[in-house]
Amino acid sequence: MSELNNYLDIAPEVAAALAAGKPVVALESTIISHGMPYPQNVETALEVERVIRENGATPATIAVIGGRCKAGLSAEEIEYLGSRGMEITKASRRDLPVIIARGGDGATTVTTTMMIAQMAGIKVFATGGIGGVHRGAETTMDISADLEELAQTPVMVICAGAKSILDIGLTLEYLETKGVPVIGYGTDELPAFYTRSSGFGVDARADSPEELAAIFKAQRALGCKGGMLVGNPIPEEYSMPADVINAAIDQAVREAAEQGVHGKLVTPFLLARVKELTGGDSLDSNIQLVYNNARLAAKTAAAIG
Ligand code: PSU
Ligand code: MN
Repeated sequence: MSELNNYLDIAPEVAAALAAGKPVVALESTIISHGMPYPQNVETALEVERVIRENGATPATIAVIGGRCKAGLSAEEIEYLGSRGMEITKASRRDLPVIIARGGDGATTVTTTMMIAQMAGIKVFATGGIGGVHRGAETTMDISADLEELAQTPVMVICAGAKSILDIGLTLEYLETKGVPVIGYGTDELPAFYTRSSGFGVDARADSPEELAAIFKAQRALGCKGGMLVGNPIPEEYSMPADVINAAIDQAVREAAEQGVHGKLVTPFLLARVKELTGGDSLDSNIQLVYNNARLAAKTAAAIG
């Protein structure tokens, strides 16, 4: 147990489920504070929790509130994070010490959600999209801390792939170098979030929660230190036309470069701009793919046992 556990609060329901060996699924909070507008963000966060319960697991939404790492939030805490929105600091690995020392609040990214999930003993985490190697990273060196976290923290992250705001090919190369298994769920490709296909192959395909569980268990049995990434394609009926979404992404990437956006602001800038350019359609797709990942995560957590 790391010393950071002195700063960890596990919600009673989550602690009871973990103690009884019942399935628990972690959820991130950047998607709540920064990923969607209020009040849809709060509605979605509560609905994802309901979907997880409906599929036999206990949800643990993760955030930092008042300098405490929280595994499992109340509805009031979710409302607080959602209504404050962008006022809540986006907390990646390097931000955690500052936020905790100051007793502040933080919306956890994939990175910090994995860290806190692991501290709490949670093995499976459902989200929308992950950070990765940005387009142009060969000059900007903009590579998300999410990839390093996947390399070092033993949590299974179930996502809808990576948005093409990133260089998906380079993201996969990086994960290969770092020894992170990248599994397509029912597909041989990494999905591209809004669309089911990116054109880039994964290293293996799995077709059931049991298969995902077996791979995760083998990774533990081998003593591998990192996690694994599962790409679960958006359901067909909610996927977006590739030309519409790619035009919006290309424009957003161009504007970010023109305006000199850098550091932790890059991803939020791109995501917000893509959303503005595509209107409500992309928000609806985004919400539905999160539910889809929550369902698979609940079943996979149960299969891990
Ligand atoms: N990509 C998405 N949706 C998201 C994010 C990324 O398609 O919500 C968020 C996640 O919280 C992710 C973070 O962990 O952005 C990555 O930020 P950065 O690229 O600054 O590491
Ligand atoms: Mn970055």
